Amino acid sequence: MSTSEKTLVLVKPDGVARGLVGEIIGRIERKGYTISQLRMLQADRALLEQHYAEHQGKPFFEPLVEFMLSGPIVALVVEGNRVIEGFRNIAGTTDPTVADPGTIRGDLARDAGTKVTQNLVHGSDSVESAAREIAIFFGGK
Ligand code: IDP
Ligand code: MG
Repeated sequence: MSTSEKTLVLVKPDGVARGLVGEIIGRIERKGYTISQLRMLQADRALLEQHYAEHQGKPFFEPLVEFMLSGPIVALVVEGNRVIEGFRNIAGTTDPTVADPGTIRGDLARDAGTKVTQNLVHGSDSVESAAREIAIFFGGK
């Protein structure tokens, strides 16, 4: 039985601004996953409100949208067996202060003292989220 999956990864504006796109993509490639689609874009509010719909109404929602609008991002479709879980493991937990060393967030991010946690990357959290998010960023292809 194949467990090959696709996940949506975003390098957030802090990752692009800090010149960490190559480092982050390198970690995904060295882990052995396949990058099947990639684009750099400036997101707009409508796209972000769709992408982060589950967080509407939370106190960090507006700061999150503003942060994600603050500069270009890189969107990738990454493929491999159990890649959804695997990428979230190499990304590390949401709060970079406590993310494990060896993870993207644990090694490369820290508390920036902002209303929204700046943590370099997004990764889909389920098969359903991945399909929904890939459709938002890549038109369902
Ligand atoms: P995830 O990115 O680790 O899946 P989510 O809970 O889906 O985390 O939250 C989306 C993003 O919103 C996080 O990556 C982070 O940037 C921000 N965020 C989440 N929870 C908080 C919070 O409690 N305070 C501030 N920002 C948060
Ligand atoms: Mg999430």
